[in-house]
Amino acid sequence: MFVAWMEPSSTALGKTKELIKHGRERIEQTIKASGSRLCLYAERVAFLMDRSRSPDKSTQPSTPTDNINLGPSANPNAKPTDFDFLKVIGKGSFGKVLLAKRKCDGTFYAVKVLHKKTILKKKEQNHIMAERNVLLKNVKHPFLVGLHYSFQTSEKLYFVLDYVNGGELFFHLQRERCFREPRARFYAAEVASAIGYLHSLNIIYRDLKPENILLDCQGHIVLTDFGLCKEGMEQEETTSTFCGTPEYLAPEVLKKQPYDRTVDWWCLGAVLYEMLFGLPPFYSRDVSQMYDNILHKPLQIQGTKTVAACDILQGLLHKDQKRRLGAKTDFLEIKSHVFFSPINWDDLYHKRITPPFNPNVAGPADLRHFDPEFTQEAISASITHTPDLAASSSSASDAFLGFSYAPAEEDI
Ligand code: ISQ
Repeated sequence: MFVAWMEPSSTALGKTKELIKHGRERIEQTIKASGSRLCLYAERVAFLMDRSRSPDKSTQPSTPTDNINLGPSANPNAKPTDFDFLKVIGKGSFGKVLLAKRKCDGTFYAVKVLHKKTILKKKEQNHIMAERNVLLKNVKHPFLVGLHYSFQTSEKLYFVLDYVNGGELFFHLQRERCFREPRARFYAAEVASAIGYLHSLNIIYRDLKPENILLDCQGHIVLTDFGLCKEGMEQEETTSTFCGTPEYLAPEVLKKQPYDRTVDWWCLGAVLYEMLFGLPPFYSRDVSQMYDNILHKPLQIQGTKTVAACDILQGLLHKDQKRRLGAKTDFLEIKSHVFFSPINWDDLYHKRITPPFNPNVAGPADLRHFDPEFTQEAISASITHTPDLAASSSSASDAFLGFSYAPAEEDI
């Protein structure tokens, strides 16, 4: 059956009939086109292929730049040759994330490598500052990736992070098409808990997207990539800077209008929707159509979902940020929604709730849950071939206070 969820104000019978008619038409069209299941599958495959396209990459050659000061967790003695870099396990707009084994003790880390040149060239100092502010400050939460320390060479910044090897949440979703409500609720609650924590520090995550949501070896959520977090957003404040991938973009972000922390509750709604339905809300293969859908199309909820699930999706995916769930009392409102009534938030925070799925990883070197697209990629020589010199501390004049600096061979 095709059921459209409606806002309480539009419950008139005529409207219901119209929606049911629309639903029927869509089902008929779908069946006519290629068989409903096949069509859904094809849609999903097309969507995943779109998603797997790498974001825009800079091919600019990297030339040495000034020292960058990035904050207090710099390790002035650390250098790239401390590590054996094993695999590429992620990619972002500014660099890569590599699985690395520290030579001195054999510990595995995820090392995020950012190109100074790209960051500075793009005048994106804000990004890296935000990275510092979030990753290098004492931001600790059970569902946020932990930063151990950081260092730099003349060309690159290195963030030594927890290695999280349960795979991307959406890697698992892809295999199962969609999750049942209890499983989706568990992941959504852990994501919400992390977002609520960031908001309590006046940090807006903003860029919550599928590839930033990982599972640890036990099956708990770990959010990565805080490069785009917006910090220092007091209540009522907004910002109008924009970047990110289109799938989970809130209407106000798309319209380049000022946004606030409620943007993260929209993203939570998008994640929850995709977990329950297997596609992002407002999805279309045609990106401009998808933008239009995000801005104008009413949320339609298909299939047999509980009233609580429909209601929270409707609340989180409200196009008007002022009326969105979370607009008044932020995380408190999310926590107390009936959809989350089975969740004991204290138990959740302390990881006393057994995850609904165990990734069954053999050990820290087990890469079975990472996309072969990343893990089969060769690691560029520039990441591993770096002079083995002790780093020197820099002056604190830059915006990036405290990063360590290992001079390149030519600097000696
Ligand atoms: C930690 N472990 C695996 C993958 C990662 C990707 C980005 C940031 C941290 C990570």
